[in-house]
Amino acid sequence: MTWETVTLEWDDDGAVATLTVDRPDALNALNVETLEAMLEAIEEATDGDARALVVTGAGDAFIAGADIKYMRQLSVEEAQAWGELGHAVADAISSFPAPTVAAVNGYAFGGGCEMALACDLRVAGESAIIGNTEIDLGIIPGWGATQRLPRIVGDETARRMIYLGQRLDAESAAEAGLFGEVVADEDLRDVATELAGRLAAKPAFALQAAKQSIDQSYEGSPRAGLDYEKRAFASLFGTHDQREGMEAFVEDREPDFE
Ligand code: DAK
Repeated sequence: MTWETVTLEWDDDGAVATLTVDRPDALNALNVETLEAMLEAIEEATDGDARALVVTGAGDAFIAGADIKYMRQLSVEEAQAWGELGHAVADAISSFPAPTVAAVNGYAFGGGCEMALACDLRVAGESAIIGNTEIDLGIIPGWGATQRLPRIVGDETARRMIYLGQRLDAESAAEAGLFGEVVADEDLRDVATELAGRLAAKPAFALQAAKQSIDQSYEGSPRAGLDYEKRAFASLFGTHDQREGMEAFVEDREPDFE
């Protein structure tokens, strides 16, 4: 499928899919059309069995937030539907069956920051600036940051970022734990794709089990999470990759994963 404001590209192996929000004239601000296209693109990446997904923005911005020009006149009921749509996209990224990497180039504000937070890992270009700036528009983050940001950067830092609408440069954000690495802008795409490629080469079922087990730690009680981990761990002993990974270790050779 093709969309006006989103592209989905695949690497040569068909393993890594890259979703690019492509609305550079508005610094990739998210409107209804773009959010709906993102949902379809994520579905296509899932159906295509992507083993890793990179999320990024075209031009000089990652995503400068939800589209303020669209949002400003919404009624409470319309805001409800708008919130649901953004949540559906953030949830689709967060529950993507394979690992996701945000390649944060330039501005990542408000809803843009929240799409990055929904990814498993975040790599930034050195000119990235990120923040949940909603407070200065008289609203709060509504696509997941009140839940996801504190667990990534800790409670105090998250409260400062959200209460003050702080805009952090790449290095400060990395120090806060928001970015796993900061690289030269011109290297960002390659670094993120290379990281996604390394993830794609890992045993897919085991990665999925690890992702879902970690996610469980945010869902319910610690006991339920530990029980989930136990079941996920055991289930991997029915897979080719478990046999192959362990045989390869014993035979002192490289594993050949499915
Ligand atoms: N929305 C709409 N248009 C935007 C935009 C945005 N978020 N950000 C930038 N643009 C547009 C600008 O209006 C401008 O368009 P033209 O005037 O050329 O038509 C174009 O992109 C270039 O922007 P600038 O001329 O402003 O470029 P600068 O380099 O001077 O400044 C900037 C770049 C990113 C610092 C500045 O544009 C800026 O501060 N933008 C706003 C950033 C922001 O506050 N983002 C957070 C938005 S609030 C909800 C759930 C979630 C949300 C809402 C509701 N519910 C549950 C209901 C989420 C809210 C948000 O994301």
